[in-house]
Amino acid sequence: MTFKTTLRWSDVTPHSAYLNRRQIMAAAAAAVVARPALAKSKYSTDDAPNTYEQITTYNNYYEFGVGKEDPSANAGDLKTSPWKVKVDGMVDKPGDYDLGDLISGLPIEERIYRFRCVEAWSMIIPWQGFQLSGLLDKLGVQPSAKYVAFETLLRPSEMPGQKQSILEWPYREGLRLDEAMNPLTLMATGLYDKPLPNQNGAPIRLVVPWKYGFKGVKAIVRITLTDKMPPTTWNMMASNEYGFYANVNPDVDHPRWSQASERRIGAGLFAGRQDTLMFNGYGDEVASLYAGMDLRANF
Ligand SMILES: Nc1nc2c(c(=O)[nH]1)N[C@H]1C(S)=C(S)[C@@H](COP(=O)(O)O)O[C@H]1N2
Ligand SMILES: [Mo]
Repeated sequence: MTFKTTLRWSDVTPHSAYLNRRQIMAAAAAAVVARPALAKSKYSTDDAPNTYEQITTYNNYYEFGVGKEDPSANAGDLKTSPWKVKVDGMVDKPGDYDLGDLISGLPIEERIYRFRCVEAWSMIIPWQGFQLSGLLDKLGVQPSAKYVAFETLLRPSEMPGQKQSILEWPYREGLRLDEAMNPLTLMATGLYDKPLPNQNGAPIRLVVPWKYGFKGVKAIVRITLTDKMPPTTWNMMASNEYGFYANVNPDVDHPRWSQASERRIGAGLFAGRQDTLMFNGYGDEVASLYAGMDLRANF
């Protein structure tokens, strides 16, 4: 398939061309005052991050095509402002929220996370975002709720992949409530100190670092609190290959390939594969969530 490629204004016009020197100095000073450096999170990995270029040009986002470079080429036209998020189900404060209202007051942190795709490649990504737990506390989760479900925007006019039945649209994902409340679970709004690029899920996407990347649903427009395990896109597509839990697990292979090792994007031709870690290396924080569960049956 071929999609239209459109340059964005920011691609063709250096911002500085529109500002005189005094404005630049004032803007720089304001930026310093308005945004103190984000503290290094105790949840961040020490691994060296992938480059911005790598993170923004090697993507999975089937709404914009199935090739790794399709999202960076085709997502530029997606309009992410204004952005509404519907909150419904077993929650005290349901509603149709403007994104800014929904997330106001929630502390944004930088988190450098390992990221492992189910296709057995990985990256290190410096996200900015807030803990999903903070948002859920603000919304008031009712005692009957056991899961959180998420939906991506459905807008075929700006998401050309949705004109084809590659997947069942809109893209859906979900977490058990205790997974959603875990401090590692992030709602990302930025990347490398910049607003989230469209191809990475602007304006808001989920990041769950101990799970395969497909759990990280992009361009979220709906959050539902429910007492039933929600249907999820890849599980609906092929339930024998993609489970609801999708925990990174080197001992449970995908039916068509091994999950024991991974290829680090950008590591170079001769770097070799590296061992995949249980829960992607986040076992200390999350293994207790699955105590007593058979992770072969619940993959
Ligand atoms: N809406 C939507 N979200 C999605 C996908 C998608 O196709 N559509 N792909 C998933 C998969 S398989 C991965 S690996 C990650 C990729 O995130 P990244 O492009 O920011 O690395 O997004 C996930 N979220
Ligand atoms: Mo993925």
